[in-house]
Amino acid sequence: MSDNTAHEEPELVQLLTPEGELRHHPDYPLDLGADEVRGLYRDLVLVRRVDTEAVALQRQGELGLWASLLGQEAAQIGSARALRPQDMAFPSYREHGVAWVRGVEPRNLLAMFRGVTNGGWDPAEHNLHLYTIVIGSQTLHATGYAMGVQRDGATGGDDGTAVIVYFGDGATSQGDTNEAFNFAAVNNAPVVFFCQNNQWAISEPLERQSRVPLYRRAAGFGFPGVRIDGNDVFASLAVTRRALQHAREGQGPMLIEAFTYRMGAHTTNDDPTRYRVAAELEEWKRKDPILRLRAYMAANGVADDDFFAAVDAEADKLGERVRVDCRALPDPDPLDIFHEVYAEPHAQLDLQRAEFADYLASFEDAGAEGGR
Ligand SMILES: Cc1ncc(C[n+]2csc(CCOP(=O)(O)OP(=O)(O)O)c2C)c(N)n1
Repeated sequence: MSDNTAHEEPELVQLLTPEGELRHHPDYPLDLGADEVRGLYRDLVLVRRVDTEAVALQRQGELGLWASLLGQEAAQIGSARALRPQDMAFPSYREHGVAWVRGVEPRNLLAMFRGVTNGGWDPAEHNLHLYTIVIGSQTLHATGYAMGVQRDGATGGDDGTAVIVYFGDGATSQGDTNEAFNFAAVNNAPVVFFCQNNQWAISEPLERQSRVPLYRRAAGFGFPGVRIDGNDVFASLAVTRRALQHAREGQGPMLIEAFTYRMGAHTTNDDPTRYRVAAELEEWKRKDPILRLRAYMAANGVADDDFFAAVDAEADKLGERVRVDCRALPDPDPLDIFHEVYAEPHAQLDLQRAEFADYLASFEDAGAEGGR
């Protein structure tokens, strides 16, 4: 059998090595102040804590499911910090870091995984679309939205709007994603495709998704693609900033492949020990996004022990808040399902709501009779 797999190792944009050393890249300059670096570190630590608590809450039966972001914090925080308020982001279902940056309260994420809401937040309030479980479909939503932005005349200048969409390596095998690439390319849509290549689509490894490195797919559709070290928050920030700028100035889409690793299970329903070897995880632990930023900060006097202790204390407080908030989440009113279906009143839906309300009331009557 012929093997036409591309064997050469693709170039990886990396600004911060796993040892915490800064590297300059001519195409992606990044000039951050100490406050900004400390802010990125704080984001990484706090969002990891939200994630750890959520996994524990699922184990305690408080959540139906949780999709952990462990290991993917830098890809998410860096790219989301590159967004401007007017930009619109479309997540899949483990973009808790992006949600954090867009100001979505952790309890609103937990509510979805607890099954007490059909959404969790108002997308217009945060410029963050709702989580999407159907693999890859959000790439089309984002492309359509970006084409709308374009038609509204909101691109073309420095203050223009750009769109970003997050998806996984597995999603690149979906028709939707390939259709989105093509639509975005031929329409020059202002959308950044941000693929978190975490190596696994549940139990399917990357080599079952693609014969070529994922970032090279973009060239086939006619737009630029770049691979970054997804565990490097600086690379994620610098490259996403550039791609968003490219989009907002009307130069069309870009694909960023953030080469990272899903350190946890696919979701709390999954057992990765059944399909992947322990050594792989050990190798990626050495590339941990938080440890490398901390090493850089400590070695360059960007932060001292007091700062790191204060962030840890803040994470402890946040963890407690997440636990308390989760247990306090109210059950929804069963009739909530009828909200947010149509923008305007709809007679047929009103009828259905009334029938369902009667049906629910019949249980109360039965309960009252049973009690006699
Ligand atoms: C259209 C569709 N097919 C199958 C599934 C079941 N499914 C859920 S997650 C997943 C793997 C996705 O992998 P990837 O895109 O790499 O994202 P990751 O979960 O690794 O972030 C699959 C196949 C689904 N949700 N939607």
